[in-house]
Amino acid sequence: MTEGISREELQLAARNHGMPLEALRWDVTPIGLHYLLTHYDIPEVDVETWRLELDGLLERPRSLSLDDVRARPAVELAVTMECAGNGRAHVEPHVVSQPWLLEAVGTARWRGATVAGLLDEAGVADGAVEVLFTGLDRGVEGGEEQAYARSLPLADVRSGEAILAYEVNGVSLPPQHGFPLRLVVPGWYGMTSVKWLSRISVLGEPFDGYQMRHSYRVRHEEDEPGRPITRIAPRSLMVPPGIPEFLSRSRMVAAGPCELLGRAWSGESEVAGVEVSTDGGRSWDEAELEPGSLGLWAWRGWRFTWDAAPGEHELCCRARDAAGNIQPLEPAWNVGGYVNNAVQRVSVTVAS
Ligand SMILES: Nc1nc2c(c(=O)[nH]1)N[C@H]1C(S)=C(S)[C@@H](COP(=O)(O)O)O[C@H]1N2
Ligand SMILES: [Mo]
Repeated sequence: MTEGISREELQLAARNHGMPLEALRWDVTPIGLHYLLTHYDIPEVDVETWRLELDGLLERPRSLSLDDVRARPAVELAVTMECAGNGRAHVEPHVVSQPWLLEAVGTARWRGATVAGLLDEAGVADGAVEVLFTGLDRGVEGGEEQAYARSLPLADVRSGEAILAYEVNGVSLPPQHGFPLRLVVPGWYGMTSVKWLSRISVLGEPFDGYQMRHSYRVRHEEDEPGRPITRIAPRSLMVPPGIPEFLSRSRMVAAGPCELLGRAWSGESEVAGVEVSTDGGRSWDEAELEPGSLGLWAWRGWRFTWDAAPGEHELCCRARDAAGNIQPLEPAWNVGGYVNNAVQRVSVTVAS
């Protein structure tokens, strides 16, 4: 990455923070360290007048207060959420948008009511194909004024474990993460998990809004439809070892045994293994994978003891999942700079 970033990108980067990679030490990310991405402004919500409208192809449409949602049976799920734009700043040619390096990820315990349960109560009518989730936040994007809105196929709502969350890590949702209620879709990239929910509509046709039709598609030409972005591709990240140099962020490590540790996840299938390279990806060794103590939808810890010899090194890690997906060594370009899950590279100097 040689080019500087523009004022537009700096404005986005100053609003939307990542998770500092040293926070990979926690299995559940302290909520203030969880990454944050908001397209427009954080909306002001009066919880006394706020309602969740359920409409469209439903036998019993309804309007629920937050207490109504809280009165439903609650589930709590640990979910690793990652932005589809994570890794964007590493693709070439440069793509102008939120300039994530690798830190647009976090794992939280989300508590709420299941979407499937609420829809069952309201009775999904014949002919339903998708469920549309609309947020309260409004803005202009691609020249179109819009409320942030994304849909999910009904089949994925029914087979999945999506929840309407009003708590995260044991506290009421903070404003920036979607107060009073947000969708959380385990295993899918973050754009699916609509914050500040105001409406859930059951549709007889696929939703064609901006965030479905234009954003969040892998396209190689501006005017091709491309393919929609859905589940999280496998990735592993390590806590950068040693100490950083302030400006370059390159690392200084003492010679001798060095414990490398990190986390790995995939929304497509279980993580099957993590490998570590200490020579820039020429050779690989298997890391030790920890048990998945947070359940199916959260990252897994791994560790690897590196015998650090004096000199310059490039550390890498790569995850693979049970479906046979593995992280590539080099980024692949697409119009939006999405889904770049190329391996992390950490430059380290070991003093003699
Ligand atoms: N209403 C609304 N929901 C939203 C967004 C948004 O801008 N508005 N951003 C989406 C994107 S792109 C991501 S990656 C996640 C980020 O969730 P977080 O900020 O809680 O980490 O929220 C998603 N839900
Ligand atoms: Mo995102």
